[in-house]
Order: sequence, then structure tokens, then C-alpha cells
Amino acid sequence: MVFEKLRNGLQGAMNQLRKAIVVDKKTVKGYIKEIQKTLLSADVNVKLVFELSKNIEERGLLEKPPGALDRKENLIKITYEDLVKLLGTGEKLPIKDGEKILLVGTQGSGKTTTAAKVARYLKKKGLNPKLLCADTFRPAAYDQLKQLSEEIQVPFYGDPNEKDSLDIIKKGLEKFNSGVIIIDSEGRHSLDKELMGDINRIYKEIKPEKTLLVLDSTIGQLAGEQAKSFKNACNVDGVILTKLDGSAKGGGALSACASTKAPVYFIGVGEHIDEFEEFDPERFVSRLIGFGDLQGLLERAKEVEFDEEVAERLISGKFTLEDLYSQIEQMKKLGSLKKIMDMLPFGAKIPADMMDLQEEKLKTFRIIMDSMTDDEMKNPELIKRSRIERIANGSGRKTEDVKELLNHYKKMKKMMKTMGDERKLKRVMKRFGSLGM
Ligand SMILES: Nc1nc2c(ncn2[C@@H]2O[C@H](COP(=O)(O)OP(=O)(O)O)[C@@H](O)[C@H]2O)c(=O)[nH]1
Ligand SMILES: [Mg+2]
Repeated sequence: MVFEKLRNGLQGAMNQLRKAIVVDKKTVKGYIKEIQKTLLSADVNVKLVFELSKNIEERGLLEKPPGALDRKENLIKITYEDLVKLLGTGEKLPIKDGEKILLVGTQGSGKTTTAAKVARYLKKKGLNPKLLCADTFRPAAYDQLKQLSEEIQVPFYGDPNEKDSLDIIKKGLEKFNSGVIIIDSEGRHSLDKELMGDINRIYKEIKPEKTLLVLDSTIGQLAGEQAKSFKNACNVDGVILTKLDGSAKGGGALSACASTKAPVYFIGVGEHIDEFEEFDPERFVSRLIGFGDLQGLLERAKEVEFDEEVAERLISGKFTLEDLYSQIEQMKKLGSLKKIMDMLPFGAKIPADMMDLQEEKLKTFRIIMDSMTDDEMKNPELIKRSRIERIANGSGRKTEDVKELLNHYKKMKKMMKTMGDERKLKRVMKRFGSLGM
């Protein structure tokens, strides 16, 4: 599995944090230590790790957790945000038919494999990719790319007898005059002057719309320096990092590229042609942390603030019709009944008919409530037959509507009682803000 060690380390630290009873300075420091250890073992630069941990500590201790999050959850959210930042801006590289993509990099970095991967990726996106072999340096290069192009059924051009790579490219471009043309160039053993010179020569002549540097991530943090020097020497737009699957230094390569402002647009995560993806720091980090957990947490960070006062009234069974109304409103905002049901503790059930209330009905309830006295709002038990008639007349609604509103109130109150355990109720309420379910 890709990044198993990094994932286990991060998740381990977070699970330990979740189990902590209090969130004090010591807990936070212990948590951060685990995160540091994990990042350092993934080869992330010491200075970056230090900055990140300082920020997590400061925010974690000072920040008021947003929405329905508690302090622990907020620490996880902060960690997520900082890790995403560490890995770059998440900028995408738009590619269109009619463009030429030149792949450059040292021999063995994964250029030829990546050329085919890019072609496959673009084909899946509905574009029309074509592969051009311009590697005259390595004898087997032609056969390798030809075979890959057959495998993914993409047009191919190359000439094993031609020695000048620029000539091949020119002929290839003439032959393919449409689609996205992916050019696999030759590599040398290192990013030496000769290679840079070659690339510049090709670059000037054919003016590719995109030039991408293919870098082997097993070089770790060095990837950053290499990407930077390449960017300065020739017009490289960004990086494709390969072999992230087998590399213990993947974190180093990714973060170093980001910190030297060399955007990583794609990553190679295996030898197979499909083991390739667009690099998206948010998606990447959320997979490390655990996608499901994180999504829920981020959603709850946006939820309504927990209202202590309403909570107390609900718990003590003294909630008013006003509370009921605001709860129904919020419940509707929160979305599907199923989602809410899934989050409720065992045994608690929201009456289904309450969830199904239509906007029209809520308006009717509002109008009815406007015809009630303060006493009646606070103590709906007071409202018996004669009052029901008065309220119905006053609001111009049917007595059935008034009864329906009172029924919802009774059901909700009953449900509150069955919840019994105050702590349990408070916990759930925290999740739902002032909803009180
Ligand atoms: N595990 C793994 N191997 C890769 C990846 N990309 C390329 N390779 C392997 O790296 C080796 C060199 O790749 P190649 O495309 O020939 O590199 P080139 O010399 O730059 O064209 C081959 O054995 C590839 O299968 C990757 O993302 N993951
Ligand atoms: Mg090659």
C-alpha cells in the first residue's frame, strides 16, 4: 500500500489523541511529538516539520474549536490543514488537445513509463493523446514506448534508425497534427549541462506548451533542489514525481518540491500504467488521515455553534415551542434523515414525520406561534381545547394545524426523556449544535 508507514504513523498519533481524557499542554505536546516522528521518518525536512508542529501547538492550544468540534477534533483539523499546506497549492495543470507536452529528466527516472501513463490518463479524460519517442540515446527506448502505446491503444511515432532527436520530433509533429502530443525525450545519468543543453535546444525549436520534469522520488528532499535548478536552467512548468509507492522518502520529495515552489502536478504510484494520478494535496492528506473520518470532521467544523442554554432547557425538559421551531429548522438544514439517524446514539429516534415537514408547514407553525401568548410558548401544556380554538382563529389557521404543532412538541419532549443519560445527550448535542437530538 502506498504510504503505509506515513499513514499508520499519522493515524496512530490521532487515535492516541482521541483516547486522551484531557487536552492539556502535555497531551498536545505528546501528540505533536508523534506527528513529528512520523514526518521525519518520511524524510520531510526538519525545518518544515518544526514550523508545522509549532503552528499546530499554537493553534491547538489557543484556538476556539470551530462549529461542533471539540479541542481534540480541532487539533486533527489543524494538522490536516497544515499538512495540505506543506504539500503545495493544489494547483491543477490544464491540458488541451493541440498542445505538446515535453517530458524531461534523467535516465531511469521513469520518463518513458510516465509518457504512457500521461497518455492513458488523458485518454480516459476524453482527450486525444499521441506518443512520440525522441530518445535516441537508449537503444531499447523505441520498443519500450511502442509496446506501451499498443497496450493503451494510442498512436505512436518514432524512428529507431534516426540519430537526431530533434529531427524525429519534427517528423512526428508533422505526422500527428492534432491531439495532445507527448514527447518522451532522452535522459542522461544526471541532470548535467549536456542534458540541459539538449532540452533547451528542443525547447527552442518546438516550443512545447508544457515541459514537465520527471523526478524519481527515492532521492527524497533532493528532489526540491533538482526541480529548482531545472526550472532555472530551462522552462520547466512543473514536476511529475515517480515511484512514490516504494519510496520511504516520498514525503521528503513532495514537500521539498512544494517548498521550492516547483508544483507537483502528477505522481506515479506503481509500475503499472494505471498507477498514476493527478496530485491533489487535499485528497492526498485526507487519504492518509482516513477519508471518511476527516470528511465528517470537516463538515462538523462548519456546523452551528452549540448553544448551552438551549441544551440545558432541553435536558431539563423545559424547552419551549420556540426551541422546537428552531430545532426543526436546523434539522432540515442538516439534510437527510438517514444521515442524522446514523449519528444518533443507540435507541434515540427522531420521529420521521418531523423530518418530513415541508416549508409550507413550517410557515404555518410560525404564524400559529405568533398568535400565542408568552406563557403558552413557554408552557405549551397550558394549551387545551379552548386555547387551541382561540389560537387557530387568531392565526387564521385550522385547529388541526395547532394540534399538529403541539403533537410534535410532545413527541420531542418524550424523546428527550427516553434519552435519559445527560452526558450522552450533551455529547450528541455538541455534534448537532443547538439541534438537541
Ligand atoms: N514502482 C514504480 N516504478 C516505476 C514508476 N515509474 C517508473 N517506474 C519504473 O522505473 C524504471 C525506469 O522507468 P523508465 O520509464 O524506463 O525510465 P526512463 O529511463 O526515465 O524512461 C522502470 O522499471 C519502471 O517500471 C513508479 O511510479 N513506481
Ligand atoms: Mg526512457
